[in-house]
Amino acid sequence: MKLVIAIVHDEDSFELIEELIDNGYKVTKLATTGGFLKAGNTTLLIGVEKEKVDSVLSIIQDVCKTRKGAVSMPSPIVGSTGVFVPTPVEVTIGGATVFVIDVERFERI
Ligand code: 2BA
Repeated sequence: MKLVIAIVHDEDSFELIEELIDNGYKVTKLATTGGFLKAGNTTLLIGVEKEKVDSVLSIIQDVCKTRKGAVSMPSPIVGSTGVFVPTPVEVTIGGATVFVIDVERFERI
């Protein structure tokens, strides 16, 4: 068995969960925060048989879109007040960040 950990944009999470459930997968949703942007995102845990991993990845790929995000970086430009002016830097987020890991043991007790 494998555990697919997918970090996705909040806006894609509802549709992605619906698609996964409709295709017979079980999903756990966690509300998470990205370390770099400090913005909310969604992490999904999906436990599946090894043969189903590619199907799960293809659903994630179909639903999750790339987006632009912005983060303020300290800049060498000093404003008229003598204060450093933060410069917004654009980053591309996602579609999805996915880890696939081996599950040593799975029990539903
Ligand atoms: P964040 O950490 O908030 O990162 C958001 C986006 O900022 C990233 O998009 C990437 O484009 C950019 N970014 C992140 N760290 C950076 C850095 N040190 N320098 C420059 N740009 C940087 P994604 O790569 O699509 O990642 C989306 C979210 O997935 C991340 O949100 C984080 O929550 C998670 N993630 C990505 N890679 C990860 C990893 N190796 N381990 C754990 N979580 C990860």
